[in-house]
Amino acid sequence: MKILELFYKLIRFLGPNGFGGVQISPPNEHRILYQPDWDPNVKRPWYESYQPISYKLETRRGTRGELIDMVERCNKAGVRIYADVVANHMCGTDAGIGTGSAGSAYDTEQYSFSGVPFSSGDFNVPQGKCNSHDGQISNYGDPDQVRNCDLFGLMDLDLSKEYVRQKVADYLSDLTSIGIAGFRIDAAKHMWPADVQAILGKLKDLPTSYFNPGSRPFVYQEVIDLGGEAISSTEYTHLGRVTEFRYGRNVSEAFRDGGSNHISNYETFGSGWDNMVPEGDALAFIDNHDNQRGHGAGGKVVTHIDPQYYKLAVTYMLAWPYGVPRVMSSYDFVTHWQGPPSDGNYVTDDPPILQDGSCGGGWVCEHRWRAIKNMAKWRNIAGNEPVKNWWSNGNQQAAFSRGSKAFVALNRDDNPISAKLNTGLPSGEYCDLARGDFDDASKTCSGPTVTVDKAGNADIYVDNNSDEPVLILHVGAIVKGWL
Ligand code: QV4
Ligand code: CA
Repeated sequence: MKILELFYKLIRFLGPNGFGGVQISPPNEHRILYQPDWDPNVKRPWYESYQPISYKLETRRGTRGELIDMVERCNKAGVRIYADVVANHMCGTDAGIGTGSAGSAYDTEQYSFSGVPFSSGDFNVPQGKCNSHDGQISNYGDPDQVRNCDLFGLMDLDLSKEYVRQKVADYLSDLTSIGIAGFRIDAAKHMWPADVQAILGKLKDLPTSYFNPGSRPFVYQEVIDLGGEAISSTEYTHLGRVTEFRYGRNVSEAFRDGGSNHISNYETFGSGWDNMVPEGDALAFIDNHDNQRGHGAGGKVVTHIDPQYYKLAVTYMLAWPYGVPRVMSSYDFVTHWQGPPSDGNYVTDDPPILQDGSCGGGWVCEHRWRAIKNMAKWRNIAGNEPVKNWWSNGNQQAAFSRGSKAFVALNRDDNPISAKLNTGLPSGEYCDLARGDFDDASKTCSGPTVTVDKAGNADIYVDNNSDEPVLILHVGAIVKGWL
């Protein structure tokens, strides 16, 4: 199937370019949300994947066998797979009677999901455990309601029940048994931390066929905490990382159109800023599949729609030491519910890779944009080196190094950066990885180079009108060393 082609291309690209893993869409059986009266290319919205029908591994993206094959090949290439796990709920109460993407029958009126199986005693609303008048969450000031009522009418599971916990744990164990390295816990804010803990506690170490002995699944929990609600992300940090939504908002404030903050103020950015969680607890990202299209906490983040600003934001994220960074990779869309590029049967297409390495066929593939791609390796090379040589013009221009390993300059101003700056780097002629790629075998650069003198200084020029408003150097891309 086509999706295999996609992942074959991904591993040839991701591993060599320094990407550590991929978060995949929910891999379990989902509702088929066919809307016959909708526009032809949105008849099957993307978000049907967030309406579980069972934990069988068969979706619009492929079969169990295809998933296993992909995970195995990615693991061999050193690229880990993290699954998006929807365990808070099953499908919407509006689904009625039908069958899911793996053919399992359900009946929402009877609270029946035959593929698991779940029945009415496994859900919060029919047991009277939800305190709102209509079974829905409306008051985010009430933690009981947020955890025990239906999010968008999605049938809320009673995860305090041992039977339900075990079904979810069996699903997660199935995922790790096929080589999946960890989980994004969807809607974690809507689950009691004790329930998440009980489920994770049932999991064995990752299998030694793919991982070092004693390895645990990497867990990050989707908790949208932008302040002003009863539940805070720190209620979950003892269980794994949390998605730090303040991070993307703050970085976007510096770079998006009409940005309200200046990058020159970001010298101290990180833990403690705007009550962000400590850096060791954070999953950092600029935008995600929700807020890039106005869902969950949307509207204020920079996305691929503004490539110049987006390259600035992602370059800054990958250069700055905070959290585990996640890079978004998208398909283009007109309406917010539009599903991915797909064939006549709504099976997701593989992205055609064009001559220049970018994606066609409606895929954006931000991770293949040169600056973003080259920043992945930059971050690995920077390692744990501290931020040094911070420079800014007091406005929308900044530059810094990570020790003596890597250097970056960012320009969101109305004029070019044109200055002699201390890069902190050893002397040599460096490939500017925003404008060219480095070939390790021949030590050549396909674009312009930057010369660093014996004192570590270089003439740095970054055009404000360019498509590449950044400059990217690191010690792994030196054309000529020790000048
Ligand atoms: C409809 C009606 C409701 C009615 C209900 C049941 O609108 O009034 O009560 O039917 O009769 C879709 C539709 C929604 C529909 C619902 C059930 O948009 O209109 O309700 O399905 O059929 C994604 C989408 C949602 C989508 C959901 C399920 O964003 O629009 O709902 O998938 O398909 C909060 C949360 C946070 C959440 C964020 C979006 O705290 O956890 O909102 N983010 C995650 C995922 C997100 C996903 C979910 C959670 C749910 O990242 O992608 O929602 O799994 O901030
Ligand atoms: Ca819940």
